Amino acid sequence: MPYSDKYWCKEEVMPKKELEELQIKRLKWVIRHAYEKVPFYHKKMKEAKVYPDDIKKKEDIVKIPFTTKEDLRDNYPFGLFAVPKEKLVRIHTSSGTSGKPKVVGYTSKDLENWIDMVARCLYMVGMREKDVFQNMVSYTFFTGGLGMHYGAERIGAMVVPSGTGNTEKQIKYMLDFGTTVIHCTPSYALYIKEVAEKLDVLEKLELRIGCFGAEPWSENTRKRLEDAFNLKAYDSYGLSEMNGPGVAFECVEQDGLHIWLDHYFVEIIDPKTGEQVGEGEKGELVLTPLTKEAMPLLRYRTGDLTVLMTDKCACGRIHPRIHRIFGRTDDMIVVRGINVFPSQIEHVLMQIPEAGDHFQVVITKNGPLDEITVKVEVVDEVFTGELSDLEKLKRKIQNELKKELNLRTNVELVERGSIERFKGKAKRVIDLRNNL
Ligand code: DLL
Repeated sequence: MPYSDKYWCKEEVMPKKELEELQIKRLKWVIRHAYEKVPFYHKKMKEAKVYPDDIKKKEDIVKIPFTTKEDLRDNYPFGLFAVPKEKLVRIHTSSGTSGKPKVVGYTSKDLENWIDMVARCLYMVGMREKDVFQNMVSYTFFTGGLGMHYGAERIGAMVVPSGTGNTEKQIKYMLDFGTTVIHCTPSYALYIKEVAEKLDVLEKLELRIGCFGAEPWSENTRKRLEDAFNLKAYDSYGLSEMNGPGVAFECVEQDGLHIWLDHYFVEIIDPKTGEQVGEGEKGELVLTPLTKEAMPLLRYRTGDLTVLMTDKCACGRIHPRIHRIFGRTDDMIVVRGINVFPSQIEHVLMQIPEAGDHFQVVITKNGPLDEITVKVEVVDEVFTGELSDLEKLKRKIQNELKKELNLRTNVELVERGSIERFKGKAKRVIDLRNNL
């Protein structure tokens, strides 16, 4: 039940000292829980000669070894669980890019906590009982479907569980049911926008709030979505290993995502050295969930790159924010020795009015040299000659990319509809270097 008109629960605004005490109490609990109940952690901590009693203050956490995605895969399916199988009430999986999926599990208390966290996020951006929430992500193993569904129900909103696919129908549901809040990946939102434009119904939609997440997106994409749908677009971050969505979410200030310290212990490390970085420095997000019974991961390396923002937020919440994710350590493409994130390319393209909403990056080899080609869909007027000539536009995009990436790219302009659309997470990079 909402704590006040503005906040879902008292933990959002509790005194800082109280929150810190709660955090350390929970941190001690989760470390002991993992040590006592998960043989993997028992062994790992013994090897590192660190025991639950050694963790007295939050700085002591660095004594605990990291947990990696490989640890999850090596212990597939249930090796990292701290409770017997009969205590689990649900599992989800996250397939990632390679090999075995990561399996995550929940006790009924874990689900309760998760649902409350998602409700907290949705309430924070202004969703209320009167809203109609259309959930356009997969409802199967992906945590985005059921995770957001139950959170929205907890607020009392009416949920339209439309799942993925059939974009024209999705738009029809929005019109017929009076949808006011949508949830999907930002790349799918761009596709919906395109179809709605074609059907000429954008004006008829009653959307107020868009919750977009599960993949990196840029400030310029936000602008496009907000302008087209006439809504406020919020970034939603989470990962299956930490429950799913609901870990961090933007508030109405749209300046960083609040990360919930009563449920997660947050560190930012240098991905190369594993050392914690200084305040305000960019690094890899490392999370320790503080309340998870079924799968208490300690110092989990998310692979996601961000910055922790500790300055006070105008919304009044005491929880710090993370900068929108720049990309994943394993998403980074190294081209001719230069690090490139697809989100940088998106950022550049989305501010060029002639560029459409979809692009693809193809990496090949030309002799010993890496070649990077950015295929850009352009708005129809470019090909009908009503806008600038093609060569000039190509050079303009190349120059803008060069400024951002410090790298020469080939740019190919293609017609609208030439690049594959995605209903979940977009796959924008095709790296053919090892296939050639
Ligand atoms: O994507 C959970 C989720 C569902 C989040 C719906 C938000 C909305 P996984 O499939 O396990 O879980 O993928 C987690 O996706 O480590 C990030 O690399 C990426 N990711 C998630 N949210 C964002 C975001 C869900 N807002 C992985 N910005 C994470 C950038 C994101 N990347």
